[in-house]
Amino acid sequence: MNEIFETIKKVALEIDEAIKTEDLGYSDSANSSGEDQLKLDVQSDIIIEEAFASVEIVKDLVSEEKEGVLSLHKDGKYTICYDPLDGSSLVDVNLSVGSIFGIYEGELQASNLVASAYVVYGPRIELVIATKESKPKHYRVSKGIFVQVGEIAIDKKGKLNASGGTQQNWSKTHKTFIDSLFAEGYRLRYSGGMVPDLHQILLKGGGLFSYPATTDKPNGKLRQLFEVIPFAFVYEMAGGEAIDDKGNRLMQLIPSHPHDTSPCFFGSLYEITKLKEAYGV
Ligand code: AHM
Ligand code: MG
Repeated sequence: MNEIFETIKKVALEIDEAIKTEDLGYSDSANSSGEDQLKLDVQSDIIIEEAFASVEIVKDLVSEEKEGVLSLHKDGKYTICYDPLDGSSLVDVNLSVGSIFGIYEGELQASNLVASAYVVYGPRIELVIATKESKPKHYRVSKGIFVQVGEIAIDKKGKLNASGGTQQNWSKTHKTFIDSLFAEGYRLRYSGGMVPDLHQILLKGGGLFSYPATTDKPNGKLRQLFEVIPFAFVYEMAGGEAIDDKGNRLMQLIPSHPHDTSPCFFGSLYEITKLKEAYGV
């Protein structure tokens, strides 16, 4: 598995370089969710694919930017499901973006996730790696090398509140709940990039990130294999919780298609308990 983490470190530096130097325009194609692909999305995808092509323990790759499964090594053990450049449309306003990796062994379902990792490209490059052995490990690039700066543990109750989607399309239940957190003193923090938004909540002591079911996206927006499950694992390993709008753990999800989405909520114990009460689940 270490070879996979070392490859993630290598691609992170290359993607960061591409973000800083490349053309930001649109490519001529759309991804599997029908969204126009930015050249940077495509390029980040290629960087990752080329790097893992020589890592023999990787059987398959599943990318947010590709329709199907890409087979790499038939005797490989792991499938890596990844979002090469999440939040890429934020690059042209110079906000932070990220890459997300879920490492699965066997069928592509949450219970088979063995590790996950994400990279934040911001003023600094940071990496978080979660395995079953310890609290998630937090790294930062210093002089071109990833140096561990600590382990991540989320508090039982936080202060931040970040909810995605258009408010007009939220359910009454969700609107009332989000308002109730603000009435308790929670502060709004939402950039529109799930990687920096979830990273901020983890590092600033906790809170809640929601991407609910909305009238325009009844199954939410965020993809289970590349986005939801990898972060659910990080949050649980950090001592937090991650559930859907029925109160089920996201770590129980079984996608029926690689690009399936799910409503999702990540947070500290207190906020998730409040959410369950508000949603009646
Ligand atoms: P992307 O994978 O196309 O970049 O979209 C995912 C992003 C997440 O980073 C973020 O949480 C969400 O879309 C924001 O969506 P919204 O603007 O609807 O709140
Ligand atoms: Mg994404």
